[in-house]
Amino acid sequence: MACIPGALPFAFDFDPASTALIVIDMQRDFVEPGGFGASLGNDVTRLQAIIPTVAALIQAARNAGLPVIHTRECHKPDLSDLPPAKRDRGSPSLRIGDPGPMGRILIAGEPGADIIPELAPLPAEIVLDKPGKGAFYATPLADHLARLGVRSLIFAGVTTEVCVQTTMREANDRGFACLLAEDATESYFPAFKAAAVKMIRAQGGIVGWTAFTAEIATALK
Ligand code: C5J
Repeated sequence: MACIPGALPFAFDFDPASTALIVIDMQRDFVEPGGFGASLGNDVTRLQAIIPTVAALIQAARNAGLPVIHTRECHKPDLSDLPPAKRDRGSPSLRIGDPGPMGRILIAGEPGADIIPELAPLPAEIVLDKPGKGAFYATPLADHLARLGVRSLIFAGVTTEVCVQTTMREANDRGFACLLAEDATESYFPAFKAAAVKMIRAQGGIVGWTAFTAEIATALK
């Protein structure tokens, strides 16, 4: 067993042998200047700033033999997995499936949907394309975790209040103990990140725990 004594709202006990790291949507279209996120007027420098921390967390997980699972928010080229209620949101001039600065926006196989090269998955690692905000919806994530015997999940990635928090809530409902690496996640909106982090660990950890990457890496050594 391992323990992160400084985790909030209280110490996080976990067995590294049944723990996986999930890295949410560190994709070019969300993170890179010139991508979809930036073209909507978002400040991507906030997201870029966490890249070294996410890389350090991934390395710590790999060194400890944890499965590392990467997700990408994207849709099929024929948009058959994109409900109108999702397609019709956002900027009317730049929607999912439209031609964007890095290929069709959030479409599988387009350059913008790729994971940023700094955090490239290893060939043996699981990469899941997800059409929703949560990584359990319409993906084989639950099957992979059952097959791997995973009970605890560590989370990193973007954005904190949307795809990261949604996936943590899905995981919490499925009985996983969920830990958010607070400095390995980010939002375009600092107030949203701060609120999401508080919400996750409120009421005695209603969604899960939070801790910093250095604490997680120490516990994994
Ligand atoms: C993610 C989004 N990945 N904010 N997507 O959080 O639309």
